[in-house]
Amino acid sequence: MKKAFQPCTVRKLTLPGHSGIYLLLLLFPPLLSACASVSGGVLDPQGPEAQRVAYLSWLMFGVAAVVFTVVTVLLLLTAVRTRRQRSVEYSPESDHRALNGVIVGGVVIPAVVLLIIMGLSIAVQQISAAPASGDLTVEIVGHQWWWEVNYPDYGVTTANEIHIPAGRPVLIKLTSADVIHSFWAPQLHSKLDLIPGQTNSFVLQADNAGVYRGQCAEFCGLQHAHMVFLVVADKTDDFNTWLEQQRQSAPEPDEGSFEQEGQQAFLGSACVYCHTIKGTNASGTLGPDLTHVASRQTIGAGILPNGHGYLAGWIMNSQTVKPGNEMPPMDLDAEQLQAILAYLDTLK
Ligand code: HEC
Ligand SMILES: [Cu+2]
Repeated sequence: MKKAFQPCTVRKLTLPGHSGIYLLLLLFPPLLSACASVSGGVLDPQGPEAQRVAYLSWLMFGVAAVVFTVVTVLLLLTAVRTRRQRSVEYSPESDHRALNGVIVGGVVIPAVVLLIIMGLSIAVQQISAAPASGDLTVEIVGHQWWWEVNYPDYGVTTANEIHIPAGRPVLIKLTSADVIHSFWAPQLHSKLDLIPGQTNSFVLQADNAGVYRGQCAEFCGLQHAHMVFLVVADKTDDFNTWLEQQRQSAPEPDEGSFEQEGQQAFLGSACVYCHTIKGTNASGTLGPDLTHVASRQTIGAGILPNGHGYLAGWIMNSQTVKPGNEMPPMDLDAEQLQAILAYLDTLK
């Protein structure tokens, strides 16, 4: 008599110690990330839109977990049953049942589940929603590889740091100066592309005051990974103070001061072709507006903290920190560099 099929490999698989737990974790990657207690991610929403995205993520996780469990149980049942039966008998009826099983379990149920999830995704991302409005409008232009930030109603332009009032809806308009970028602060909202020649808009709201990190989410060239921005949600008073300060032109340095020497060095070199400092002749737009550069937390779109040493390194040769970026190495002597640094310090 022929011996029945023995599923030996599965039965002999033994795992040392607590490895069962690791195996379980492998089956549920989200649990792994929970171990690392990553903060600032999609699962830690801080605004209404991000909240909807988080609900959707958990719902999809739940549906996937149910499907996984049902399929696993069916698989185990089949394995046990076929092991008990010495031989399997085929008949037209069993064939028919198997075919029905495949159609219902493999086509109808997945189609229904996927359609429901697709419908919810469209609803959550408001793909077809009409352009909304907010208490404030912020226009953001993507550049390789930094973010231009404009407050058109107030004549304010800054870079890489977007201040908004906490708890209030802000209309964000996105476009690009070169290639396609994507705007994404995971704790606040879902991704939206910045497309040359087109304006995409959405409403951004941060429920609580705080600093939320964002990142370009569409590969846009060499320094795509270093295209970071911060959304700084301020209490209303702090926001108004910030906005008022940003509206000012740069202060004029004292006659004969080192800072004035720095201003002259700045205005007398190539900086002016690429950078604007309101209140001076510098009106270039290839690089970030520097009128209030000293008030920002980072330079180079999040690549370095904003401080004297970092600024010096950046200005002399930013290519060593952010290779390929659009600012060339500058040919300055030590005195000019120190003077420019002193001048930039006054641009609060
Ligand atoms: C050819 C154009 C160009 C010239 C000339 C130039 N820059 Fe820049 N600069 C840029 C660009 C583009 C960036 C943004 C780079 C990035 O983050 O990818 C930048 C960034 C900076 C930043 C950081 C700003 C921020 O908010 O991140 C500072 C500070 C700066 N430049 C100062 C200077 C000074 C001072 C000079 C003159 C000595 C100068 N730049 C000359 C194009 C230029
Ligand atoms: Cu980008």
